[in-house]
Amino acid sequence: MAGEYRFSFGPWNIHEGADPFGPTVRDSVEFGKKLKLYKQLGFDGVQFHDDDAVPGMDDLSPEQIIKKAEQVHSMLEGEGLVAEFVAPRLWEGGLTIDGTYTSNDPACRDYARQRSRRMLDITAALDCKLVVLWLAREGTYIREAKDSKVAVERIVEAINDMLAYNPDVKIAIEPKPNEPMDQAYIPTAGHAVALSYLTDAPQRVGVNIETAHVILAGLDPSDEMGFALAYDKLFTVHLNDQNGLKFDQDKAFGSVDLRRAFNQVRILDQYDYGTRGEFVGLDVKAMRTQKQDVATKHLSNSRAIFLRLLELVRSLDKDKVQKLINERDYEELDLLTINHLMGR
Ligand code: GLO
Ligand code: MG
Repeated sequence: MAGEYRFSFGPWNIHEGADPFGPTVRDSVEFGKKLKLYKQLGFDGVQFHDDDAVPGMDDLSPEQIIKKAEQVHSMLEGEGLVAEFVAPRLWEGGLTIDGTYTSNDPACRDYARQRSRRMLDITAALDCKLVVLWLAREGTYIREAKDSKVAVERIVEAINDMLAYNPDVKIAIEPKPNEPMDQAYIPTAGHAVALSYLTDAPQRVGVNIETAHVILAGLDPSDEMGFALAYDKLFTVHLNDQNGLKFDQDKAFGSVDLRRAFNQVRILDQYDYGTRGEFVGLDVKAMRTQKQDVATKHLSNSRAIFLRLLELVRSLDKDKVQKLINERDYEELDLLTINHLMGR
């Protein structure tokens, strides 16, 4: 049964360990070598930033970009992998300092629009049908800097442009409440779902729920997934874990709160997540202390924890649960759940 889920991660999830306070502690692993690790680690899907596929794309012509992306597509085929999604990496360039789609500067907004079109060319060349938008810099450090109504309108305009430019893709907004911004404009699934109805093709706009981001918003990840599922808008997930309200940690799935992880697997499995091609996506970071040769364990461990929790989800005594719900005996249901997680 457990084999029915397909897993994905992004090349950035194998990284050199730099943090804001210290330099790299591991060597870079070349892209081709990373691709070879996917199957070994039990993964079938690759999540891409546009420039993971085509590094230096801002200096290349549209034709050169497509050609490079086609080469990457051949590499994927050679490894038996598929591209799960492509995301425009809009938060690093000199023209996106004050935001991209919501920048106050029309020249910067135009750059974001052109870059997004190139991202969609890459998506097509990789034979991929999903785009993820983590709206990293669409927010403010101080309230007075931007107009929040105009900002939402500009995000909608940018999404409409993408929907028209590549009619084959769906777009999953990845909400996050803060970091790098003080306040982001699309902080939760509710915001993303509501925004989808302002676009020209609401059925093509949904969400990517990331565990850590939801926790940073003070909400429960499985509830955010349930909300998106109710609108048929859970296009993908970024599973990981997070220890309280601090910087975005991207810890291994289930490593902080097993019960919270169990409930995410439970809602996904209950509503047949994955049966329409959705991947179980991870967005996890290795600890900085991890040595080079064991710096992929966070990926295989997260996958293993998901599959173990899946067994627990499926072996939970559903009749007992229903009986306790009917009796409104939630203390007993609490104990039943905890005992089940403890293997009793
Ligand atoms: C950062 C996000 C980031 C995105 C990725 C895909 O907080 O989680 O990792 O998921 O860039 O857009
Ligand atoms: Mg993410």
